[in-house]
Amino acid sequence: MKTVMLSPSMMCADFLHLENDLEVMAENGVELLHVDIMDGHFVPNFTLGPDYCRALAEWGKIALDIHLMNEDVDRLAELFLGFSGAYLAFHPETVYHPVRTLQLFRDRGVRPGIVISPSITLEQVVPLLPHIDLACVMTVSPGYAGQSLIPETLEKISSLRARRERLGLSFAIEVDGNVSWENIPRMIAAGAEILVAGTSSIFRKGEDLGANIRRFRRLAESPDVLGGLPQKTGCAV
Ligand code: S6P
Ligand code: MG
Repeated sequence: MKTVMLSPSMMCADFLHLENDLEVMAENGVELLHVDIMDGHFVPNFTLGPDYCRALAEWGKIALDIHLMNEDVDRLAELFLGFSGAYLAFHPETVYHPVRTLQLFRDRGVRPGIVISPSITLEQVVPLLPHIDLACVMTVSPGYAGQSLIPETLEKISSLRARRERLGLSFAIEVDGNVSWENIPRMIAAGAEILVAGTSSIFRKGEDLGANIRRFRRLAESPDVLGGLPQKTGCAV
């Protein structure tokens, strides 16, 4: 397995060249497609939806990584539970009983995940960790592309990584928000394994998508970056 995986943020893709860009991603070994779902309430924006996910799933060459940014998850998640094998992640503060929601996701064949907003502490989500396949640390507030990194969130990635080792768990650690060329090494050094890349790196206007994916791969796999990966330790968090 590769050390670091790329999950392009599809809300940042060029919608007029989608099919071509999807083929470029597949040819360049992109592992996941990050699909942001918004409801205009939990976040003041709208983006993609279940029909969009269905089109990607029918194309079928890259697995889905669905990020729910909506209230009423227990009702609306039904629209996404048919995407068998996809990561399906939600913000735990939006539901009363997140463990039950995670169990429902697993029972229905998706890979359950949580998304940790900058305002949510690690301590708040610790009870959920044994139930997840994915923890996505947001390094910006949810709702928009093109925002700047909130620096304190990097420490949350490293604390989560240490906590995961200490608990002997195996969920993947993802980072979402301002994954720029400058920030990628810092995020990987902190312990991120899946990077959600948007306008800050691979989807920069006027640039070649394939070349940017290859640039991502070279950077993520460079010895300098991998040398900074956290070692397994028994340290307390
Ligand atoms: C934001 C959303 C993200 C963005 C992504 C954009 O609410 O969850 O997935 O699409 O962060 O990337 P960038 O590089 O523009 O910050
Ligand atoms: Mg997202």
